[in-house]
Amino acid sequence: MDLIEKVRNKERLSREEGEALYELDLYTLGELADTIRREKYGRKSFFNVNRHINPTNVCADICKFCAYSASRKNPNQYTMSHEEILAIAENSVKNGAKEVHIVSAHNPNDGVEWYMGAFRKIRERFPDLHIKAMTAAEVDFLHRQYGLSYDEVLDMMIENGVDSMPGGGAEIFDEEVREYLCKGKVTSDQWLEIHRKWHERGRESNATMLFGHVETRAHRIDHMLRLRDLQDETGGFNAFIPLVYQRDNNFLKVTEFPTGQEILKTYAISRILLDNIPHIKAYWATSTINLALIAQEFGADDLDGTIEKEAIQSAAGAASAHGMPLEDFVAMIKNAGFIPVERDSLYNELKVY
Ligand code: V47
Repeated sequence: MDLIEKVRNKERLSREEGEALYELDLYTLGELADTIRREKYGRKSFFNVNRHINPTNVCADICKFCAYSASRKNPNQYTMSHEEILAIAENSVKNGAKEVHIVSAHNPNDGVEWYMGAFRKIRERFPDLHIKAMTAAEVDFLHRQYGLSYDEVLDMMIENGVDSMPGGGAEIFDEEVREYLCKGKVTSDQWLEIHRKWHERGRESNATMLFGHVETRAHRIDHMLRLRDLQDETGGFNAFIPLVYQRDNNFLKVTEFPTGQEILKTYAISRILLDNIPHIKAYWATSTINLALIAQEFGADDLDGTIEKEAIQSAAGAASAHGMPLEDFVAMIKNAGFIPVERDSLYNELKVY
């Protein structure tokens, strides 16, 4: 059967068909992805009022794409105290944040309690604030550094108040590319195993894909299909987030960067291929806000949030160092012809603007 017809009939696509989607022209892909998106959400565009907190940049691992961790290119080490982290959370709650998204580097100096104590103290002080924290890469780091099993780390996260897991650390699952990008960090199978275990605890998470560096289109399709397989088993992923690679201040030598067309195709293909993951997030910090708004026509239905501050991707050139005021965010979504819907971290609707 013709590939386009198969997509229209909502039939599941194979690896070869996924790869063939990239050969379709942008308008056809956009129309196919937008049809799926409209059937699910109409013109609604989801976002949340959130705050990203990155409590330390001291890292035991080396990822070539990372400009955030302290290194010879970025000699300014920092590690926040629990009081500093709490003060940030407090200020964000005052500003209306419903979620703190906490991602750290892999700091070997301060122990498990430095990680867990921060969550516990936030939970005690702000019982209603959603704590999205600990990428699978951090879970794996605590396992390697302190001899804890994945089960033990995940149970500790729950005991200390973590609600959901972010999708970071997935990068690209292809083993050869991964070895080149971030040898020694959580492997692809381990990343998936950690999320499986988290989902088995009745918890939800997201999944990212870092693209636009040295990977091929086939690697992206492979990445999406590994996520689709796990989602068939657990159903625990809320959102898929294609992160556009940012090139500044890191150790990865890339000469060809993806065009806006290639980025939009990737959003559209993820919407088509990931028939079992509810939300496709155009994370505006790495795509730029204007492309994220256009991505709403290409299958994406979520823009992450107001962010307030962010250190990982902004270190590499993303526009997320200072977040985005809520009024601007809402106005831009409206002006783009969509209905801004503030959601909580698990996609319950809080306010339609
Ligand atoms: O895992 C690091 C990425 C991620 C670069 O779950 C880079 O809702 C681009 O995962 N260029 C952390 N990306 C951020 C993340 C995330 C962001 C927004 C929402 C969610 C969610 C998760 O940042 C890392 C890594 O893949 N990253 N360096 C770079 N140069």
